[in-house]
Amino acid sequence: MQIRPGDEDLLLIIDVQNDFCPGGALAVADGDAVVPVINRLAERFDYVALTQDWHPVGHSSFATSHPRSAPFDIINMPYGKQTLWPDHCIQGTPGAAFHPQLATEKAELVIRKGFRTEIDSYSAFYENDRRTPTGLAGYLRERGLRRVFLAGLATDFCVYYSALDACRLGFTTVVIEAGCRAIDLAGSLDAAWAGMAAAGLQRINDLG
Ligand code: VGL
Ligand code: ZN
Repeated sequence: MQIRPGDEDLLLIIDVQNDFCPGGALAVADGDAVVPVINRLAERFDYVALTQDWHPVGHSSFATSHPRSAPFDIINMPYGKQTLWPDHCIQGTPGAAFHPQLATEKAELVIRKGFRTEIDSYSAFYENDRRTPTGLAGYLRERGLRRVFLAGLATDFCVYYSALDACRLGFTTVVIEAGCRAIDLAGSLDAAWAGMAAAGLQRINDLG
């Protein structure tokens, strides 16, 4: 079945940035493969928004900010558990820039997230305390956008949390698998798909 995006539909492109692509600081295997897929998808939507992971130097999600910690350790933060990462997507650096081939022109909104030193933000809607809003839900509601299609990086972190929040906020939510790639830490990809299925959101391979 072919899906034809209409005037209540948004394509939300998550974190297609150099640091998540091969050669980047937190490279996702085959991450740049989403670029042509997403560019093709974007042509079919009237409304497109982008997210950009956008951390200050010394961000609390960086392992280098915590003595005796290594990347991919999990620590307790005041807002809950937090995976530690290599330094990545530092504001204004080439690693934080969108992939050079990503067609960004059509996007009418860029949501930057993770810009507060003391808290990370995987989701495009809420920071990792799951309650501090980014403003994206307000944008969608004010613009009458009711259905959100997601693609980008990484399936099991920022796409996952963004999709769960979109669903929780009452938007019809569709994850486009062909436009996503995963980090897959200790089974996190399977857990993410299971969590998304449990939330009742839709998973499709492509628009058809
Ligand atoms: C992401 C880990 C840390 C993502 C961002 O975009 O999925 N993952 N920061
Ligand atoms: Zn990050």
